[in-house]
Amino acid sequence: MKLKTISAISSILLLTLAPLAVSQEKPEQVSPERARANFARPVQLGPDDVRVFPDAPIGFDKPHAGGMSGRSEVFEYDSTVTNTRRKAVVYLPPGYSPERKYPVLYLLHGIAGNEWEWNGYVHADAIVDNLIADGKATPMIVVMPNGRALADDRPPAPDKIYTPENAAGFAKFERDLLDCLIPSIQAKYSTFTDREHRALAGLSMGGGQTINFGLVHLDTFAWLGGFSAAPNTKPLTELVLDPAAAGRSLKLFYLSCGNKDGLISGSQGVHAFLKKNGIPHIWNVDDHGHDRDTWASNLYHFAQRIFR
Ligand code: FER
Repeated sequence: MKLKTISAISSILLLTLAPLAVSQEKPEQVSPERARANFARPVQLGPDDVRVFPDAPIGFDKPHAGGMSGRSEVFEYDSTVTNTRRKAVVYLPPGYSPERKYPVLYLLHGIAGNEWEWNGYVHADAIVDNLIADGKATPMIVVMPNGRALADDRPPAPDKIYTPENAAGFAKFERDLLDCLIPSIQAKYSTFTDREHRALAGLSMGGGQTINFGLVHLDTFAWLGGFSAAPNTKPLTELVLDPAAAGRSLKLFYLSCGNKDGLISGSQGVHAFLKKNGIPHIWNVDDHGHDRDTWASNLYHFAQRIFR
């Protein structure tokens, strides 16, 4: 076959394959048009894109009458990234006592959310309360920060959500988390401080942050959970330079997405990389879209599997 013909065939192949995958949206490229196009991508499911876990049982995310509940409080810390005083919501398990030490889950919100999204919208506090009450999860502290590391970190107006400025705040959060938030949390609360007692998870932009930050800071986090990760997720070839070492060091890499979510191809790509490189992980594809039901249900499954 002539070279020209081969290259024509390969460009046709590339053209047909290209729309299947969400490629990384660098913060400076984010726009409402691109986001709309990403959400509208057709979902193409492969043989691995199946459920590993059933949906969480009815009532798993509702406070149980007479059940012991933890309490959530607002925590403030100084950030050298934003040069402001920042807020995080901190969930303390029932019976929290400074006489004991607790593992810590850092739980990150999506592009339009803030530090209240996990409790207010997904009911993370009730989910973790119920798991602890049923003996299914280790008593843990859950830190829900504001992952938009900007001096003005309020959720933007609806027409300003998919902007380079907003997306850049999520990338800047890496140093805020590592240099400012974690040390401040450990100074105030009674926590273990080794990697095996620290988990990082998040939904959508927070899922992308988890993958981006977690894989390059495996000395800090042993447990990772990326739920419906957004196109802020960096290529895995950039994040994992030594797949064998990453596989040995991760206690859990939990990846999930709904099969009605136009962003799924990003997570399918992450799963494909992990599988090809022999990095153990969970890939749970449920029947939801880009919505709270998948985030609640996957938090339910993830929280049972960490710190064990
Ligand atoms: C995008 C589509 C969705 C994107 C981010 C999102 C960075 C985030 C969604 C969410 O957090 O819910 O193209 O680009």
